Amino acid sequence: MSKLKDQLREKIEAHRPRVQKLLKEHGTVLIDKVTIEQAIGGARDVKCLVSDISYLDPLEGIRFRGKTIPETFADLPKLPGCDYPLIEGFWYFLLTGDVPTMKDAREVMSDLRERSRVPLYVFDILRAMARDSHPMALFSTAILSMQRESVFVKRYNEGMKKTEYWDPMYEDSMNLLARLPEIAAYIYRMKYRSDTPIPPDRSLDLGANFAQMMGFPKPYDDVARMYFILHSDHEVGNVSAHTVHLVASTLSDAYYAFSAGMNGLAGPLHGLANQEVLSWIQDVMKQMGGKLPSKDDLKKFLWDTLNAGRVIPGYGHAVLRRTDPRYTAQMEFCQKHLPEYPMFKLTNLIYQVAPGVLREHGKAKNPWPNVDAQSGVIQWYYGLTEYDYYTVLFGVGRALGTLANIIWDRALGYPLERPKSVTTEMLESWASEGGRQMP
Ligand code: NMX
Ligand code: MLT
Repeated sequence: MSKLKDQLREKIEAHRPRVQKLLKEHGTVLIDKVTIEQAIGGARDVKCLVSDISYLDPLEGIRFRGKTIPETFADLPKLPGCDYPLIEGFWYFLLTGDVPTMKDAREVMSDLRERSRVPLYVFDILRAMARDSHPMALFSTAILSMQRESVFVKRYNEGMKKTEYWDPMYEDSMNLLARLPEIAAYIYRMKYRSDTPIPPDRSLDLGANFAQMMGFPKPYDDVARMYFILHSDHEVGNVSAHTVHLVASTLSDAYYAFSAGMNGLAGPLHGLANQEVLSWIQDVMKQMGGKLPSKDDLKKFLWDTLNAGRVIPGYGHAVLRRTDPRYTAQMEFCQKHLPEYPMFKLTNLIYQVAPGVLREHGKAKNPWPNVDAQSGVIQWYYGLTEYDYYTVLFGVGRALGTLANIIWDRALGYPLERPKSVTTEMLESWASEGGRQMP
């Protein structure tokens, strides 16, 4: 048994009585109400999910296990010469809430390494798909194809106690996590680099191994670590995390659940926005003949986009009401590594102009940038210019948070998710009565 699994077991056993007590002694305590606007409007801000992996404050932004982004980057173990923590240590932290030592992180590294061989049929499936398939369709299919490997399904069919469910969920999640970087890199090299996959170097950590399989030299290893950590989790209500949680609540395994979450991530209002941002920036640059636009020109581009009925990609958020600290973290990276890069300068200019335009437009509740407004610039700078691939990177990162969540879901015995729907007629009748009469 690994130290991570031991620690996790201890944490789970300590946590279970807290949930039992809440349910038994305080189950009827009211924590929220639901309005017609929320029922029709995508359940914004309805508090009906529980996760301890991360929490999103509308003003402060994300905290992973109670730590802000700068604290997470500062406190977790890093390899010598690297600015960003090991993904393996971050995974330990997300799962247990404890900051691992370098030794703990290295132990996770060797555990993942042993699980990292991608079954050959996955490559056959990827190769059989149309080469112009979107990389997210390739990614999601590759994940789903490995469902036959599920340890959870095997143990479930053999019969196991509910309290044991988390154990095979952990095994499936570790196996999946170990294989995602190679699958993602394979898709990239097959589709965009003349079908020249680069074999993994299993002596490296996840970030460095991903960089070398993609074919990008240092400091791309640190870019990968930063990117995967920043995109890992955003509490559990966002579409990808919620989908993974929802699907897994049927006791379907990590492969089914994570693949489903990736299909949600592939929408332009969610993870695909990072691709849209780059495509929009490229349009602006093309129209300006490669020059930086003036603020007035940029304003016009922004209005043209809005007047065409499109959204400004990378701006706005369902929960956040300030600049996303994930945007700020990436901006700080750019200030350090690529301060004079024209595309970074343009991104900064958009940051100066777009919030005012969105305010004037008067629709978006949050006129500030989200994570996607900055991430593609960094990828482009390091040579990853095929922007329809960017959401796959988001997906590899999102595995960390979503898989940690479903392991804990099974550990705490969270049941099948099944909210209640009502009819429009019911809403009309409750509206005419000035609100629903509660029994
Ligand atoms: N540009 C133009 N209009 C916007 C924007 C934007 N960036 N953001 C919100 N609006 C509109 C929105 O379409 C809606 O219009 P309508 O009333 O006509 O339906 C109105 O403002 C109210 O929306 P909000 O309540 O502010 O936002 P909501 O919670 O519904 O949606 C997003 C949140 C993130 C989907 C939305 O802000 C958006 O479409 N942003 C652009 C796409 C994007 O960057 N998505 C990535 C989010 C982060 N991620 O990685 O997942
Ligand atoms: C995310 O990281 O999932 C996005 O910011 C969307 C969200 O939190 O709703």
